[in-house]
Amino acid sequence: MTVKRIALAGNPNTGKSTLFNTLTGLKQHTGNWPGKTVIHAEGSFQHNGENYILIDLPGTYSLFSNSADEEVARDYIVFEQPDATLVVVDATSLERNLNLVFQVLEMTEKVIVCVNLIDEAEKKGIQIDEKKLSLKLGVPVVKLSARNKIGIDLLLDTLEDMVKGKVITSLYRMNYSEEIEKKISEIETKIIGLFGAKLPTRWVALRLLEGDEKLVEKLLQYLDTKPSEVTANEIQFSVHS
Ligand SMILES: Nc1nc2c(ncn2[C@@H]2O[C@H](COP(=O)(O)OP(=O)(O)OP(=O)(O)O)[C@@H](O)[C@H]2O)c(=O)[nH]1
Ligand SMILES: [Mg+2]
Repeated sequence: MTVKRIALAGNPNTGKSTLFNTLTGLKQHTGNWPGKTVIHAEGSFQHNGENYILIDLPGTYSLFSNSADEEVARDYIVFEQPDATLVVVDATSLERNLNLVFQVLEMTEKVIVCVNLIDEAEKKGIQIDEKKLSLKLGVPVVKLSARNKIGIDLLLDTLEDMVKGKVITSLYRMNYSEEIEKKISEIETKIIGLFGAKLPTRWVALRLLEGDEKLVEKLLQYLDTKPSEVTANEIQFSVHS
C-alpha cells in the first residue's frame, strides 16, 4: 500500500505545528532540508487504514525565492508534488492569509484550506462561511481549532476523499492582459516540451516571466535527474524571448 504525502503550509503562527502534533500524536522526527539550515519535521498517521506522512513546511507569508524558508516550502510543493497540501490559515485574519492560499493554488489543485483558530474568531464575533469560501476558491475548506481538536474528523475525511481522487476542484484563476496571456502560453508550450505536463506549467511560466533566477537553477537540477539534453540556454531562452 502506498503512503500518501501531505504537506502543511501556511503563514507563521497559524497553528501548523499544533495541527501536526494533533494529527501525528507527536510521532515526529526532525532534520534539516538538504543544503538548507531550515528545520524539517516529518511525522506519520493513519486514517481508515490509509497511511500518511505529514511534512511540516516552514511558515511563510509568500512563496517566492525571498528566503530559504520560502524556497524550501515552494520547492517541496512544486517539485516533490505531495498528494495533498493543507494550507493552514488564521481565521482572525483571513484576508491577509488568503494571499498565500492563492499562491499555493497556482502550484497545485490538491489543496485543502484549513481555517484554524476558529475559537478565537468566534470570540471576536467573526463568522466564516466555509461553504461560500470553498465555492469561491474551488477547493475544500474546513474550519478547525487544532488546539481544541475541533474539526479534525471532517479534515481527515476530506483528506481521504482528496487522496482517493474523489474531490473535484474548480480553481479560481487570475487572468492577465491579452499580451501577457499570449506570452504565458508561448512559454507554457516550451515548458511542456522540456518537462512534460508534470510541473505546474502556468506557475513556472509566470515565475520565468518575472525572471526568477533561483527557479531556473532549480529547473536545471530537476532536468539533471532525468535523461535530457537541455541546457541552461534553452531555459534562459524561455525567460528572455
Ligand atoms: N486559541 C487557539 N490557539 C491555537 C490554536 N491552534 C494553535 N494555537 C496556538 O497558536 C500558537 C501558534 O501555534 P503553532 O502551532 O506553533 O503555529 P505554527 O503555524 O506552527 O507557527 P510557526 O512554526 O512559527 O510558523 C500557539 O500558541 C498555539 O497554542 C487553536 O485552534 N486555537
Ligand atoms: Mg511551527
